[in-house]
Amino acid sequence: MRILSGIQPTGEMHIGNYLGAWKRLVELQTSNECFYMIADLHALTVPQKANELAQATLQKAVELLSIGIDPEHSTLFVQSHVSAHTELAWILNTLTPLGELERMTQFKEKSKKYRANINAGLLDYPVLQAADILLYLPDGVPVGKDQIQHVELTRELAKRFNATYGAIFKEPKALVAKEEEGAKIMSLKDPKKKMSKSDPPDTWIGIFEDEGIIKRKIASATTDSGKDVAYNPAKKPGISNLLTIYSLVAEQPIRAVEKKFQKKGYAPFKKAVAELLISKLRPLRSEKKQLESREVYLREILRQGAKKANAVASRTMEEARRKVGFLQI
Ligand code: ATP
Ligand code: LTN
Repeated sequence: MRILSGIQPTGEMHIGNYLGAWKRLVELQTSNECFYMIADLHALTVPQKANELAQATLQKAVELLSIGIDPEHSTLFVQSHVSAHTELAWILNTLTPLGELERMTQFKEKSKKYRANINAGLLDYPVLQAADILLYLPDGVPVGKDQIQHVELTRELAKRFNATYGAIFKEPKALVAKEEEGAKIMSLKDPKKKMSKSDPPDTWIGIFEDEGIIKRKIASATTDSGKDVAYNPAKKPGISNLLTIYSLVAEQPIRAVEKKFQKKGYAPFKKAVAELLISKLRPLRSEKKQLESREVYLREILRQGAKKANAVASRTMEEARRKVGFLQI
């Protein structure tokens, strides 16, 4: 299969992003053709500092390589290095009813959060995402649950373009993990809400975070009344979230983890979750440290990635231009 996914450059990658999406992307590399993109154009929809964006983009590349994205297997590139994304987004805009964009959950949430900056980009965000995806004609788009709506719009736009101008685009499937497999890792402080890097730091765990901080954050994570370590997201959202995290990191079924800690009580369970996370994340942290000093190598990987991505995207774009009926010279 051909696979495409994207991540915004801003903010530290947390275990929600990692367990919900990126760990699988690493696994998918071995038997698929993968395009992984750093979505810097999308980042502009909320306020950014121009002098920090490039560094954040480079830093995100470091993070992706540290978790195991392998440039020998996958095409790792930066969205703004492939101009076809914005060009196709414009064409798709003209096929997108405004009402469909206004209904998007992410738009509603972000426009509440950034009341002083509800820009057109925030509304148009999913159309650019559709362009990101469709240009590469992928079969699957692995994302977290919160992005399903955007992939559905992508399918809709592919259908609409194909019906209006002639078939070019594939309708890709959203590849989403099951709930207990990490589709939605919850906030440590409010386990009814998804873990999000834009919330205060004590609600999430960065995957490269200091070991002491990981211990402290897990120890102070909200748990539920009672003392049984049991999986029940409705009644015990806090403990269920920690069970999910343990199960994914240890690669053991939730039931097995539940059994292991059944009679042990919350405190020893939390301690075990912290220790497991620390030992599994340690090698990623040391990989990151090494890569941070190799800027020339990083830029070369992104240069090669842009070249490969451009080759595929410009071919699709050329075909789209022809179908739309633009003058050829
Ligand atoms: P956040 O909400 O944490 O600010 P985001 O969703 O805006 O992050 P990205 O960093 O671009 O943005 O997300 C990368 C991937 O991680 C996406 O596929 C997204 O669906 C997934 N993801 C984000 N948060 C979670 C979570 N709590 N649980 C599972 N998957 C998640
Ligand atoms: N919107 C996504 C990031 C993203 C993406 C994409 C994901 C941008 N373009 C294309 C999959 C495919 C997010 O906020 N997580």
